[in-house]
Amino acid sequence: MTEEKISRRAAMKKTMNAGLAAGAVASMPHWILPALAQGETLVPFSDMPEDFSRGPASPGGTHFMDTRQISDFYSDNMDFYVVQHYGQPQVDLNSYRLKVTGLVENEKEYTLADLRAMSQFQIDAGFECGGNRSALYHGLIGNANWGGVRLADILNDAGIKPAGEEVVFFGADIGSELIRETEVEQAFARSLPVADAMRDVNMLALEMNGENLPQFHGRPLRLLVPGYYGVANVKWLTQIHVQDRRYMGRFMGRDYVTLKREMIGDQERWVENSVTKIQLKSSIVRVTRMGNQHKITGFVLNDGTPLRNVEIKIDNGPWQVANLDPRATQYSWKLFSMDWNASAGEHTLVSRVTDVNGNVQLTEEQMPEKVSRWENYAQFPRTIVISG
Ligand SMILES: Nc1nc2c(c(=O)[nH]1)N[C@H]1C(S)=C(S)[C@@H](COP(=O)(O)O)O[C@H]1N2
Ligand SMILES: [Mo]
Repeated sequence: MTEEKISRRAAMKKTMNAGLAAGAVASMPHWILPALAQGETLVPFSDMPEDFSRGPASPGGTHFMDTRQISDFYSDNMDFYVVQHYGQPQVDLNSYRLKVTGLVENEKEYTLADLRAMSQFQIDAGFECGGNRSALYHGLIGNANWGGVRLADILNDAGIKPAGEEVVFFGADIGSELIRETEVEQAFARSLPVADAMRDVNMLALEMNGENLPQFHGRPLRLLVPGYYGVANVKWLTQIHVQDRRYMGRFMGRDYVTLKREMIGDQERWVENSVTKIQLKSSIVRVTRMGNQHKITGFVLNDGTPLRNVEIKIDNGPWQVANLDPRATQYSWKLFSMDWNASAGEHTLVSRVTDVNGNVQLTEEQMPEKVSRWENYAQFPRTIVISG
């Protein structure tokens, strides 16, 4: 690692550990670091089992965060959620090549050294799995600082031919799919129309929070499409292919497809859409207590549209504007908090976010009728018991 990277990593660790004595940090597994200030305690939600925590990510499996523990802007690499559908392939770093093929002027192959030698940039981005949901207390989520190469640089290097319409991203992981009674081997893949692929925030990420991309998160290279649900961010990326028509694989055309009833012009219709841009969403995840003062914390995710505000409603009280964490950037998650003079007894807490275009996060009852399990962005009321 370069000096710059090491100091960046050190600075992040410092933020993560702020408020804890050095000894306490060393003796505690990092995934349960409570990051509580002196005298501060975590107040349990009454809608959530106390033993909800699952420990850190472990090889091969999925991992969700215990969202009560969200207190840092950057998620620890071992606590950022993990999801994949065909296992976690081991990619040999020496023989690794990223191939760029199809409707391009020059088909290309890059080694990892080639990619590292190109101009690098960094971006903060948070995302969730399209299947994130209240039963998991929205734990399929994370926020990190990513480092890597601009996707547009790679595409410009190869030169997309005029007939190129769609850019397909293939992972090294392969699964067996039954399609019309035929068993076929398919790699995990997602695609973007050329115009979307050329957005200058899209990254081929080599680093996560200042470290080489961890195995769970797509070592050595993944696509990062800021503002999109996790499924867009192809891990273990090995091939980029330009073609003249839409790509329809399982994860574009059959799975991660939302079926909902909505107005299409003046007609109500059932429509299916691929899971792409993150819907406007907020959720309360944490309540802490210091003396008699309580503090409510939550997160916002969306597609990068600027926000107007986040509000919190306690019981049947008025909506009150919460404070947004100033570290938020366009595509990061946005943490918010509000001090609360809580009275003893059971309370219901709910948040809602509004963007600059006036879109307001809907209640569960206001959500469009939806039969698929993807894109769960309704307001999420929480219950908590405050002791006297
Ligand atoms: N190669 C590959 N990339 C993948 C997947 C996969 O199964 N294979 N799963 C996707 C899904 S559904 C999600 S939610 C995110 C999760 O990324 P993370 O594990 O780094 O949080 O990876 C995406 N990228
Ligand atoms: Mo996902």
